[in-house]
Amino acid sequence: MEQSRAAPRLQIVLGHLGRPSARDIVGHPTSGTISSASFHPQQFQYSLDNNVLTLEQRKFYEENGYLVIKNLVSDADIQRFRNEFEKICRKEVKPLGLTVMRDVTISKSEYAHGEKMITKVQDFQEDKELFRYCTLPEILKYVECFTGPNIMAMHTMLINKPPDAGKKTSRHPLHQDLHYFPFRPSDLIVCAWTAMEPINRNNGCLVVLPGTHRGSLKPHDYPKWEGGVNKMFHGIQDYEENTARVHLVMEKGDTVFFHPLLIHGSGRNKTQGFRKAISCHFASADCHYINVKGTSQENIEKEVTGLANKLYGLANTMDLKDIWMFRARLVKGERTNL
Ligand SMILES: O=C(O)CCC(=O)C(=O)O
Repeated sequence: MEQSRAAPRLQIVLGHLGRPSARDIVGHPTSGTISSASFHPQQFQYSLDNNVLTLEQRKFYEENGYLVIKNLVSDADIQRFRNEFEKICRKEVKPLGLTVMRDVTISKSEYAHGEKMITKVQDFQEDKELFRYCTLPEILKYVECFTGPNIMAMHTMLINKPPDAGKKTSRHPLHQDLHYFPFRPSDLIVCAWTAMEPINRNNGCLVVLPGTHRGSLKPHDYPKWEGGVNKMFHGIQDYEENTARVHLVMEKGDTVFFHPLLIHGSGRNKTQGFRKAISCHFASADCHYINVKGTSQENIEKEVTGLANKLYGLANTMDLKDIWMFRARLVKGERTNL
C-alpha cells in the first residue's frame, strides 16, 4: 500500500480507536557450554551469531524451535503489567487501538464485569505501561538473536486464561502463529511469551511440538470441538497426532522464545484462577509484507479485515497489510520495510 493511502487511514483508525523426540529433550537449557567440536556453525538457520546465546542454547532452538530463559522478567515489572491490566479491566484507562477479547462462555456467565470478563487484551502498542514489556532490554537482548538488530514489535497480547466453565473453551487449539502474519521471512520472526505467575498443566501451560518449526505453514480453521471455540482461535486441521509434545511448565518471569512455525497451543485451565501471560511477536524490520490472497491465510485475512472494517466503519477499505502497519512499532534500530 502506498504511503499516501496509509496516512489518512492511519489517522482515521487511530482517531476511532479509544506461536528429536520430546522425551529426549533435556529441560530448558539456559546456560552452560558444549564442545564446539560437534557443531557446524554454518548450519545454523534459525538464530544469529551475536554472542548472547550459548552454543547449547542455539543448538536447542535450531532443533526444537523454542528456548526457555528462566527468571528473565522481574517481579516488579510483572506487577506493573498486572496493575495496568486491572486498570484496563476497570475501564480506568482505555488505550488507543486495544482489542479486548472475551471467552465465548464468559459473556453468558455470572461474571458481569472486570478482570473476570476479559480473556485477552491485544494490540497494546499505545499503552505505555504494557508496551514497556516489548522494550525491556532483557527481552530485546534475546529477540535480537533471532531478528537481528532492527526490531519491530508486531503483535502484543496479555492473556488472562479463565477458569474453564466446563466446555473446554479455555483451550487454545494447536496452531502456528505464522498463519496470522502477512510478513516474511518466518525465520526473522520470534515470539516472546512470559509467565506472569507459575504456569503448569493445571492452569493451562503452553504445549509445543518440538521441531515443527522446520515444516511448512499448514491450513488452519476453527476446530470442530463441541462446546464452542473463541473468536480467531484457528487450529491446524491435520497435524500428525503422534508427534511428541512438550508441556512448558514455567515459573513467574520465565520467558519462552519461539519460532512462528512452531506448532503450539495451550490446555484447559482447571483451576479457579485466571492464568496470566504477556507476549509480543517481534520481527526484523527487514521483513516484508506478502499478499496472502490465494493462500491458506486467506480465511484469516477475511475475518480480520472484516472485523476491522466493521469496527471502524471503513467500508472494506482496510487490507491485512494496513492493519499490520498500524500495529507495528519500532523498538530497536531502524524501521525499514514493515
Ligand atoms: O497463552 C496461551 O494460552 C496461548 C497463546 C497462544 O498460543 C497464542 O495466542 O497464539
